[in-house]
Parts: sequence; structure tokens; C-alpha cells
Amino acid sequence: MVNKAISLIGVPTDIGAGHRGASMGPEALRVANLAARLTRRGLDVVDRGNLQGPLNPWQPPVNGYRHLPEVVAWNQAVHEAIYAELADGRLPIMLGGDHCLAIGSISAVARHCRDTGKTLRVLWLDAHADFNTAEATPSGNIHGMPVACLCGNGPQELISMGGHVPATTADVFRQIGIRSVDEGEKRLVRESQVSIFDMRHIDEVGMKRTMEEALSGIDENTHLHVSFDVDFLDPTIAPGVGTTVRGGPNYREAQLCMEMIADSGRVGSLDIVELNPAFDKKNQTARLAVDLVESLFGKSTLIR
Ligand code: Z70
Ligand code: MN
Ligand code: MN
Ligand code: MN
Repeated sequence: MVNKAISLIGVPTDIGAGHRGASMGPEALRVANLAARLTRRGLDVVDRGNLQGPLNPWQPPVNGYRHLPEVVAWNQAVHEAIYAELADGRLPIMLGGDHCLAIGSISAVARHCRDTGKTLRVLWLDAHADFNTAEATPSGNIHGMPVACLCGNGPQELISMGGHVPATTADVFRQIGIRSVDEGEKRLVRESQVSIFDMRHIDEVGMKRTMEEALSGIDENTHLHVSFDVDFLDPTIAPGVGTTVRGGPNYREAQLCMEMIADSGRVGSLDIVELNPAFDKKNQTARLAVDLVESLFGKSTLIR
């Protein structure tokens, strides 16, 4: 069980996404009672409210990046907020917002790990590898690039977030649920050290063994960061995302994934990103995300 106090930090922007609406994610998670559900589990939760940043100008890409200055501004705010919470001994949950914000959050977590001598492990739950570069991207959307940026492959302003280049290295990542990777992106992923547990792997060995593999090697010195892109989930249960990709984990598989992460006892920070209420039905995807996050923090249906 997590014994740290939790801070919720809303980051209401869709600045890096290809559809508008992820900016409404933080409020949808609040409406779905995220704070009360965690409090009910005996956790100490404070909602810090929302960070602020530039509006989405909705412009085409420039030199392979859409909205780069605005993405930098939002990520700087995220980096400072998450770093401050960690330095204070708290467990930050970033309520996105689109997945470009993981550049700010994970660079802050990596910096905290350098400060404290912890070993970082990132579980990247996503339909996408988010490993694009300006050359490889089909869209220019920076939410398709955070893992590459964190590994030092991206624009200077984003790779130097937190003052250390690269912010972290490919070997800390375990990507789970992957089923949509662009052609140029595939080559970059293969050349990197990122471990990918794609849907083919989950189909073949099951979620249980997949999570044992993804969590193997962690110990009491590990800081586990979970970056939960809601499009990880199968769209039949989670329609409220900008980019649905069919063939994702079902409800039971997603629960087992979260429960096994909880059992590790090492969760130190979390992103909940890409929830898009404009695509949702009666907030069902937000409610499902909250349900899964409860499991991530130890809710279990186990009898034994
Ligand atoms: C595609 C791109 C992406 C999330 C879509 C899509 C990336 N690979 N990421 N939705 N969360 O445009 O780079
Ligand atoms: Mn710490
Ligand atoms: Mn993503
Ligand atoms: Mn995704």
C-alpha cells in the first residue's frame, strides 16, 4: 500500500494532441470523484487545482512540431509542480491533458530520482509508442513524441527540461498495450532500448506474465512512475479518447495490470492522460479510469 500523501495536479490542455478536448480531462476526473474514491481507500489526498498555460492556437506544424512554444510552456509548469511535490515527499498524480505533458512530469521524476539515488522505472500504458521525431511524425503532434524527447531525441527546449540531457534513458521504459506505431517510428523504437510489451505479446503470454516481466528487477529502491494513456484501454470500454485503436486490454486485463502494479508497492507518481470528454458518453471513460486508479492504489476484489 502507498503510504504517501497524494497531490492531484490538473493540467487542462490539449496543446500536443490531434483533437481538441483533452483539456477537459481534469474536470471529468474530478466529476468522476477521483479524490473521494482515493480518500475512501484511506489515502490522504489534496487537490492542488489546475496549472495554467497558453491557449491552444490550433495551428499547423512548423518544422515538424505543432505548437512547440506552447508545449514548452505547459511542460515547464508541469515539471516545476511535479518536482516540488516529490521534493515534499508527496505522490503527485497529474490529471491531463494530452500525453505531451509526460515530458514535464517524467523529467521531474527523473530529476527527483537523481537527487535521492532512486532507480527509475516507467510503465507506459498506451496504444501508442509515442516515440516520434520531427522527421518521423505523420502529424507533428507532440503527444506522439514524449518518449523520444525524454530519451534525448527532440527539440532542445524539450530534451533539456529539468537541466539534464537526456532526462532519462530508454532502458527505464516498459511499454504495455502498444498496437499503433508509425512506420518511421518503428525503426526508431527498434534501434532504442525501449522494452515493448505489445498487444501481440499480451495475447500470446497473457497480462499476468506480461506484468511480471514489466515489473521484474524492481526493488525497494525503485521509484515506479505509471504513465497511463487512457487509449491503452479497448475502445469498447473506453470511448472517451481522441485516438481510439481497437484491440486493447479489456476490463479484466486492465484491472489485473493495475492490481499487479499495486502489489509491487513501489508506485511513486502517476499521469492520467488523453481522457477526452468530448468523445465520451456520460463520463463513462472517466469513471472507468477512476475505477482502475483505485485498483492501482490497492483496491482488490481478492477474497483470499
Ligand atoms: C501518432 C502520431 C498518439 C496518442 C495519438 C499518434 C500518436 N503516432 N498518441 N494519441 N496518445 O501522430 O505521432
Ligand atoms: Mn521521494
Ligand atoms: Mn500516449
Ligand atoms: Mn495513446
